Amino acid sequence: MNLRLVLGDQLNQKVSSLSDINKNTDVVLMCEVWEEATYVKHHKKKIAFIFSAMRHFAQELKEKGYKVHYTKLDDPDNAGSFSAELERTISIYKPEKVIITEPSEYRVLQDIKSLDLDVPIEVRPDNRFLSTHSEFSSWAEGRKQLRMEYFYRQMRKKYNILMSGDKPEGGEWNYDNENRKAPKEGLSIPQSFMSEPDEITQEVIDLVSERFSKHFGDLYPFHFAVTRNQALQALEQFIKERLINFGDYQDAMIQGEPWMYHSHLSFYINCGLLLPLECVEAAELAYREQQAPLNAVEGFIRQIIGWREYVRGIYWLKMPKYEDENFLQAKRKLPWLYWGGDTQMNCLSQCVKETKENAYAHHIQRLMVLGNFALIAGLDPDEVNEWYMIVYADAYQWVELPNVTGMILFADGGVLGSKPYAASGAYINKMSDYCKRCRYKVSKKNGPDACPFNYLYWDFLIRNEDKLRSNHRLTMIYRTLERMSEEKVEAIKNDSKRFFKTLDGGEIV
Ligand code: FAD
Ligand code: DLZ
Ligand code: SF4
Repeated sequence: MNLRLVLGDQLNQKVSSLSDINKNTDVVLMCEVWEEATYVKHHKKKIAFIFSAMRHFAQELKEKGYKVHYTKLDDPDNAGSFSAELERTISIYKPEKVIITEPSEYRVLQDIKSLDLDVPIEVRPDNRFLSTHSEFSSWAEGRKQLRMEYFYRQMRKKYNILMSGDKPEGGEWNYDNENRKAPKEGLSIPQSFMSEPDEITQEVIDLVSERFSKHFGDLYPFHFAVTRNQALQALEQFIKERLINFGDYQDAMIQGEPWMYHSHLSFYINCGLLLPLECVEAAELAYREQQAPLNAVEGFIRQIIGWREYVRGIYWLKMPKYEDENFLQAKRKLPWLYWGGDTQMNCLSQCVKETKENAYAHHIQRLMVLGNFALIAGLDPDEVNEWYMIVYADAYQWVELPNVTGMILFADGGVLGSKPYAASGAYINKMSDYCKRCRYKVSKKNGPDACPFNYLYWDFLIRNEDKLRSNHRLTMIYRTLERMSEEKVEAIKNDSKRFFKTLDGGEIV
């Protein structure tokens, strides 16, 4: 018999480790382990979601006639880590071989590889992704710069998605310039998919509430999909109700509307309940059947076969060094406001509040509010990475790390993106209604009432001039800085100094 280890983000019957399973002899091992739930203090909702989805998946396998050895967190003989659980179950079943799909994270793969087991271990490629490690590294080889857009075009061709012969559908590869509409009043945003907790989920919620009470985040209300069927319903609901507006309002933020027209499918795709290609095909079908416009469908598809695969490619290409990158030598401690501490900066306060409630924030909130502040305030990449790993229910290091170290902090010096995504308050004001309810004035550039993003933006460019000046995409901005009067530059520096003194002193900003 073979022992087949299925990890908490591999919850799909098509996963490679199960492909040739013999139902009569083989055993599937799944385990909830303390080490995995606490190596960072994951959001309560994230733990409840993964454990409930794991338990439901194990039940599904059993109903299909598979033998499953499932270790719950509070089972008395739970050995506490993947490796210890593996050793324990090997001694019970004495398999000929252990079979596993490659873990999605470097850390877990190294643990598995370093095991000294009595039986061989076969690590199979992760077929939950659309490109392989070798495909990405051959694409990357010899290129001066890696850019998502070119990788994305290759993926479109490879899977023949939104193609018209050998040309992109509609004549353009990318319709992003149509996808930047500011939010307008009176938008009617459909409710996000919700499922009610069943007995299994309720048991998990009770467990998390008791054992992880000190972790960040709200456990209630809990409405995530936790089975494949529910995740498929969430996909269907997105395609029917939200996709049509996904493109137009992709970058928009409205106070009190955490979900906007986004798909909220990352939780399910990342843990295996949904496969990326089925999401992409459902969106393409909606376009072909004239249910959704091209800018929305192309935008959604690009996120999945473009960005998602691209960040994973970068992760495996650059690990383990990628974890230690700090190109800008940023060292500031993560301020308490990221954990829900008081702040008068309304945009940050709203995005943290929603993150705490939902273990979710949409891309522009993560990038242009929380991420932008982390960048221009010079927050330490280790602390920022840890925060993002903890707070989002879709966070696994393969996707979190490139988005944080590469996309928001520019800590990789420009491997993932060509320039830092730094922005002043004007961007947030244009794309949201946060500024209307803020104590700071977005129109003011300096002084105690000015929006902090306004002076911190320039202070960031001044502080990092030696590292960023040569970036040709910042040439115009540095020219503007050169033309600024000495008094103006002094005011920027003084305001920033005052702001950082308050922030670092633990006082409310
Ligand atoms: P939608 O906006 O509906 O997009 C559709 C799908 O595209 C998503 O479900 C996701 O699978 C994929 N996608 C979109 N953008 C990205 C991206 N930049 N990288 C990878 N996949 C993408 N995504 C995660 O899945 N896990 C993370 O831990 C994570 N951390 C992030 C941290 C930062 C600082 C930033 C800027 C982005 C991060 N993202 C992460 C990417 C993106 O914000 C989320 O995938 C998205 O918000 C999930 O919500 P959604 O399903 O509604 O996405
Ligand atoms: C995120 C997570 C958590 C919190 N707990 C577990 C667990 O107890 N058991 C498990 O198999 N998976 C868990 N996961 C998902 C894993 O972190 C994920 O499967 C690996 O990190 C992939 O490398
Ligand atoms: Fe954020 Fe500045 Fe707008 Fe306040 S004024 S919400 S701090 S961007």
